[in-house]
Amino acid sequence: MGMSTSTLGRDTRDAQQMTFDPVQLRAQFPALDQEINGKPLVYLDSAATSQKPRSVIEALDAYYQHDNANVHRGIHELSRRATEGYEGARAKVASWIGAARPEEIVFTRGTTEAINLVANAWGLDHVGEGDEIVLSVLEHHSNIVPWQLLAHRTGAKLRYIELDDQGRLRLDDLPRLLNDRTKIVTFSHVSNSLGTVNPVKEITAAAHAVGALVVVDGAQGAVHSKVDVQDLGVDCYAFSGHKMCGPTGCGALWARHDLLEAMSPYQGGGEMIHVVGRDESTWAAVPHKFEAGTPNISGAIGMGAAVDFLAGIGMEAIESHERQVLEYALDQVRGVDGVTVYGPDSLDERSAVVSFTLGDAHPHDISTILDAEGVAIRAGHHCAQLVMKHFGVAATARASFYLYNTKDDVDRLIDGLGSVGGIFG
Ligand code: C6P
Repeated sequence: MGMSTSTLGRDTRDAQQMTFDPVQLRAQFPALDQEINGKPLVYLDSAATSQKPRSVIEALDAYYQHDNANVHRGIHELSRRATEGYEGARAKVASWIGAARPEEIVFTRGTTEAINLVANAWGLDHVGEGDEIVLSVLEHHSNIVPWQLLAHRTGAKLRYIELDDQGRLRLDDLPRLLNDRTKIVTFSHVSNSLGTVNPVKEITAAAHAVGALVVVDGAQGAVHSKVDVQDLGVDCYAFSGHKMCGPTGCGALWARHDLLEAMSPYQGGGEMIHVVGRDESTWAAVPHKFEAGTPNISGAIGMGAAVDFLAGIGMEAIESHERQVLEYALDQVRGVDGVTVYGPDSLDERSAVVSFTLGDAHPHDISTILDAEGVAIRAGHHCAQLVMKHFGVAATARASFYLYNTKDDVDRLIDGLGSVGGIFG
């Protein structure tokens, strides 16, 4: 019967035959093909979550239509297929970010959970009273609050790398911040609120020189450029599937195998144990030790399909396209009367985000007016309240770009900002 054939082997790499053509690419994203308020949708909120290509949607659909079962448990055919799909996705994600082996990928709900995992599983064992955790003012709340919780529990102290007036890390301050009490140095690869790209290798070298663990928030990094965690030399790299064309509710922590081996479990439950006794238990091998309970099987499979999709296009091609769109966007937005753009001046130091304010218009009003024109942006503090405070604003408007955006989208944004200017004078 037809149902005996697994769909997990189905090639999700439709994109492999494609040359980089944003218009053709856009056609792969069904949600982009709609009108909002009578105008064709322009989606400039990919830093919040990207749209999903058809191949990812089909991979999810195929899993539920044909292969749905729990993983690592059953001996039956469906469970075997589900396990194959889930572990196959782990291998894809691992090779995509240059992990030494698939076991170095722990599937999580996203970047937030991956960071919390390290803060708890490594932090509670290695950080004590008087120790120091170095982080930065540039961070998303997901890379601040877990460390605050750890500091409160252990008596450790948080020390912040400050920002300059372009929203870049003040690395000249690193020697003052780092010492033999520094146990963890953590920072984002790319800022979600400004688009600042941080020099990961340079910070990592300085942190390792004092023996600190380096934890990178890669939520906005692995999305836009080729990441090789071994080349970066970091210890942990956290990222989310939903920002890189994958489904929501699935992300990953990459960490070196020996580090994961040495770490205590994060949550307890099924899947993560080897033997359970009345008072004690032993743990399953890495990475299962960190994946308690039934995992997000379809999410992982969808994330694997997203990797196939992006790898099929090529991260270099994506990066170069996004750079052209960003350059144009910066130029155009800066040209609008009354606009202040935040973030680094140099294109080499920023990624596909334009964060701005426009005169006295509240960013929420900017976003509402743009929405009426069919243009979706994000307005608010972007879960980066320390960044807003640094620039003395409560909120910004943020346009963020991805592989499917074009210069025409930027033109629509600029037209919309014209309407904002018309209303607010
Ligand atoms: N930023 C944004 O609109 P999760 O929610 O766990 O997938 O990712 C959290 C996160 C962590 N770090 C950075 C740098 C991020 O950008 C995000 C998510 C979204 O900017 C939603 S707030």
